[in-house]
Amino acid sequence: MNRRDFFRNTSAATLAAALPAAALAQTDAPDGERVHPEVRTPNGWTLPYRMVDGVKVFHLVAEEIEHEFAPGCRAKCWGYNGSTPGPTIEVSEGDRVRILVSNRLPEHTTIHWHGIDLPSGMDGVGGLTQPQIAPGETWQYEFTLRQHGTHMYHPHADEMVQLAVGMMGLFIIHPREAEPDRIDRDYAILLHNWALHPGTWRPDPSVMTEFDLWTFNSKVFPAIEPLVARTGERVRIRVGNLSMHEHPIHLHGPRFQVTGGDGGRWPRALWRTEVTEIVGVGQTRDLEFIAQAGDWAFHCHKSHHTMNAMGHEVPNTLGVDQRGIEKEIRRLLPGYMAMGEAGMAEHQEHVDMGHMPGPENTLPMMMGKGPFGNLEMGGMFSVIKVRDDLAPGDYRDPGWYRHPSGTLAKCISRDRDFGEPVRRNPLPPARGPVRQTRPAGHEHHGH
Ligand SMILES: [Cu+2]
Repeated sequence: MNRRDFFRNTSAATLAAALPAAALAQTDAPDGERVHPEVRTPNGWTLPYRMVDGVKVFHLVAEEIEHEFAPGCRAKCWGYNGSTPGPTIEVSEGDRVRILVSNRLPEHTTIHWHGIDLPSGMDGVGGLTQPQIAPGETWQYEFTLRQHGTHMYHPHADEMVQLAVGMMGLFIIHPREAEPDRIDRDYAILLHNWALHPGTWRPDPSVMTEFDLWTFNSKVFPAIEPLVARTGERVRIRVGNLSMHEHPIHLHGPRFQVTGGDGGRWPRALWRTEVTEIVGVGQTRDLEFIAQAGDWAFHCHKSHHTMNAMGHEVPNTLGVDQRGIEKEIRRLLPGYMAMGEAGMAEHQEHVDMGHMPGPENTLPMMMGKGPFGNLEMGGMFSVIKVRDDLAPGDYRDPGWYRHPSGTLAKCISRDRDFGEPVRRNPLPPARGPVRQTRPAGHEHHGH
């Protein structure tokens, strides 16, 4: 009996109880072999289904959860089946799906299947295509998938609140046939933003633009898992955006091709070679590239979106000599530390040294350690780790890249007047030795 027959002949309940989630993933080719790799949702998971009379049956539960953005920062959020984002739904073109939605929230909800071609009455818009799903109720959606692509799901009820506190998930539909360029690793990331003000434990839904946390799958760097691949593999990263901002998603190293999105896989003539792709609100984009050995940064290119909690209404202290000011302010605010005179990079050092205890439940603005020191990043940032010797299907973090000799940037002088660089302006007159930067700047950024 092959795997497919096994699925057909075994009662769904027995299967669900007996098999781990991975074993419940679909096998769509006639011989039972997968034609597409399983989608991997970093820090997330894929929802198992039961097969009932040829229908894939999923069960989502809307509920309040305790979520960790990174160690040191937790919040009461809303999500599905114990997580935000909710589990990824992974299916194939042609599948008939039945999705049960139970509401364990204190208010009504619905689920809208974003981007999916279905009967109007299954579209999940509270008040328009159905009554709201009251607390305690379970509703059923059922439709046949007539497309493929990277899609999403989210409530269409009290949206401003329910999205702001984490209710969203990915809905990925594979084409029925194998893709001409076989994908070896298929990652999926949902972008979001959160107004979790310093010292608080519930995201604030009233905020429209000034968010505290910018997340990949509801995590901030360095809690975001690295994306790993073997040299030469074809990697797809599907990126969906249900936040309040556009995000220019940028990959270091290999250029990628934008090959699809909500509309499914684009015809090859429409593929574009890029290094940064804006993923608009309510959009998804598929980015594909051939993996090259190394550690490659992968992040949103809005520089404030790779920071954690910070304030935006602080005075600009860049270039301001604050030696006298610090003493004055300390009379009013004991422990005040001036910062920012030579830039903000010192922030992470101060935090590490314990000089800047921030508010409770609040992450430092910059975090993350690399093999060469502080990364000074947070938020929407991760590392794509590509190695020559990774086994297919091995997703474990391989550690830091070992650069082949002669391929690493290096320091060749510590004299600031070194060399004869071509300049547009004459060198300013010598001012004596460079003044050492010191703890300077401004109060802990934003608290
Ligand atoms: Cu961004």
